[in-house]
Amino acid sequence: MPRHDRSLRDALRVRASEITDETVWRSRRRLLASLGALPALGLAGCAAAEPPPPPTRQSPSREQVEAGFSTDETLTREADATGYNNFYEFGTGKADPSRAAKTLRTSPWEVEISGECNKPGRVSFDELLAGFLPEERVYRLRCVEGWSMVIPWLGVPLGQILQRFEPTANAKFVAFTTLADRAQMPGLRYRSIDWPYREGLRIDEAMHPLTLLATGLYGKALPQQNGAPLRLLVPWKYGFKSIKSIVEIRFTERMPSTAWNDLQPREYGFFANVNPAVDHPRWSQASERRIAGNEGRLLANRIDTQPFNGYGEQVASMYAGMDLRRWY
Ligand SMILES: Nc1nc2c(c(=O)[nH]1)N[C@H]1C(S)=C(S)[C@@H](COP(=O)(O)O)O[C@H]1N2
Ligand SMILES: [Mo]
Repeated sequence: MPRHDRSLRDALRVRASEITDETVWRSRRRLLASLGALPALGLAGCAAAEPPPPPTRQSPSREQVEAGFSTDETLTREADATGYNNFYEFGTGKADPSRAAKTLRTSPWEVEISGECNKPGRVSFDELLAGFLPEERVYRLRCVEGWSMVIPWLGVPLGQILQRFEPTANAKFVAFTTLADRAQMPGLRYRSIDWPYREGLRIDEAMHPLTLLATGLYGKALPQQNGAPLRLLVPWKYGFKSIKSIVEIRFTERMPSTAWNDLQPREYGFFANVNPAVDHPRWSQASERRIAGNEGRLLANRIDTQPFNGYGEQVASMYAGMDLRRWY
């Protein structure tokens, strides 16, 4: 990146570190949008740009993939996994979801599948999962805020479910939306993000065998605070990509907008692959606090963060040739 661009980026980072209130975020978004309209600047990750298409890649072997399905690292205690959560629809505090999400009605539950596919439709939770037996996957979950957990999830590979709707050749991305119901979700009163919570994946990421549509944890159905009845788990990406309580899945040709990227595009990119070499503009991502075992939250160990959250062997080939500083 040319030097003048770097100083521009640094200037924007300083701004970001000073910004707390929403009106300033919004004016900053306009500033960034105007910068994005000048392609000659080559500003990293500007909101208007589409990422390069995925490379034609050598798929990892079955053994390589399966090595990602479990880990012998110490598990997070169930009480921490279900009591220290991010689910802004129920408030921004870590204890808010476990207290407030009891009002989320998870049955009946329907999911609308639409967009670039031959068999769109509105299906119930049972229809969506018919014929699948949830499998257990012990995944690391690394929050962009700098903490991580190791949790035994139950779920079905998302790709197998998506195939049933027959995505067309135009389906380059998949967009996901969380329920947004003010009657059930007290956090929607606050404009902390632009509701509904939205996330997205490139189609190859959505189809990757590690990407899980989770229905449970610790051998039980998902508690509301963890995203019942259905949430995504994309273990090589920062936790915010793992969208909870999904009501819509849409196949798209263009990169979909996502809630965190809309709010602060400099801080939360579309890809959000865990990367210790690319810091968040306001803090380092080189290490993380591992909330696990008897240490719990207070004495959590600080450990080094791994590229792709330790799943590089399984997923790095999807990003071959891509500048991971630009496409953060
Ligand atoms: N709908 C929705 N999904 C969400 C969030 C949220 O606020 N709303 N938070 C995300 C973030 S930042 C993280 S780290 C994970 C946390 O998942 P957990 O609470 O099950 O550990 O959920 C993600 N999914
Ligand atoms: Mo997070």
